[in-house]
Amino acid sequence: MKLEGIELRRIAMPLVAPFRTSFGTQTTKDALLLRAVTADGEGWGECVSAAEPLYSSEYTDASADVLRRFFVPAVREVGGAKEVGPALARFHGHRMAKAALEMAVLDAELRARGMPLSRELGAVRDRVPCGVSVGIMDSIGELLDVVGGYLDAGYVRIKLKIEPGWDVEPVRAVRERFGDEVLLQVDANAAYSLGDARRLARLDAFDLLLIEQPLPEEDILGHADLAGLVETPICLDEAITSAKAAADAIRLGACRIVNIKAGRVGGYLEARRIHDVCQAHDVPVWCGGMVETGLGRAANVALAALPWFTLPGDTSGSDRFYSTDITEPFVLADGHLPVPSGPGLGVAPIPETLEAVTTSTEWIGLR
Ligand code: SMG
Ligand code: MG
Repeated sequence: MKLEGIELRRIAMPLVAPFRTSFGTQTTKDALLLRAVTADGEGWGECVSAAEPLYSSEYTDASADVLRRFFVPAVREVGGAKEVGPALARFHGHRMAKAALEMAVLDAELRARGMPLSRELGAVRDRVPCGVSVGIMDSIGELLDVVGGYLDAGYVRIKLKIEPGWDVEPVRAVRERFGDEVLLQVDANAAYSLGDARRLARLDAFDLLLIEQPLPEEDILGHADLAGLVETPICLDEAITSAKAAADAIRLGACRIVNIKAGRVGGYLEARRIHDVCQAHDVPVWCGGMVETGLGRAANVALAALPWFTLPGDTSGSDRFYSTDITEPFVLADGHLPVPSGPGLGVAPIPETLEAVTTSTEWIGLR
């Protein structure tokens, strides 16, 4: 495989409803897509960084900048996706940008080989059970309506975003309305401190699957301490930036469950290594989401089909966020999404739809 160049494409897509988390409210998706062009065809990557550095230190303008200045020139000679990570290893951070570049090269390579991403990664399922992430609402009544709608749509697991002041009461209300059978978990996006341990322990009464990332990204030992103060399993998201970080967090007792997001860890190949590390330690994993378009969603569904993804992921249908996706939409059937079976991602942007949401394009030639 020889890369001829990479196209960077910025798109803007309205969300069907504002998505509020402990760090902010998102109303549009400002995404960066990569198109890898090779002599044997092309491949697509999606960068999951957001417009502002609120979830993590990365943000879209910075991702585009580091790609054009450093990462794309550095992969000029790579012969395949496995070489992308090593070629970028000397550059610190910017894992979402690295992941997007690897994804584009991987898609191009697999399409040329006629190999589906799911099979390349080691998937064992042809459909995956789906959970949905529910934002912070203005009122409990509104939350119950939204959760009821998702349960009616077939979602098999509900994740509630929480923050101080929006935690015990919404969880209690959802349990009371929808019963103890609903698989339920919460995600704090680092909004708490260890001093909140007693408050978080009040969530133990509601039989949650997990509490996701209650403390700041760097606070591994804090999570280990917290694990001794609450009964609900701690799951890490932001803190798990690599397979090494996962192994360390597990050894330190900072988490009993891991959320795997390829963008956060530098790519789908590192994501698979985290899957393997967690399986070796008997730590369940599930696939996170970053409000992806159909491109990233396709890759996430392929990843979630690996054997050790034993908990439902944030792999919701396209209509959770978008009225019109840039690919054929992912549609929930009986609470599941089908794993694409075509070569590479198995999906590609619909040209007119993509054009309609594109705000800029830039070609970085390598020959
Ligand atoms: O794609 O379904 C999705 C979003 C899932 O809650 C979700 N993601 O911390 O897990 C998380 C958040 C990060 C993105 S919030 C804008
Ligand atoms: Mg999270």
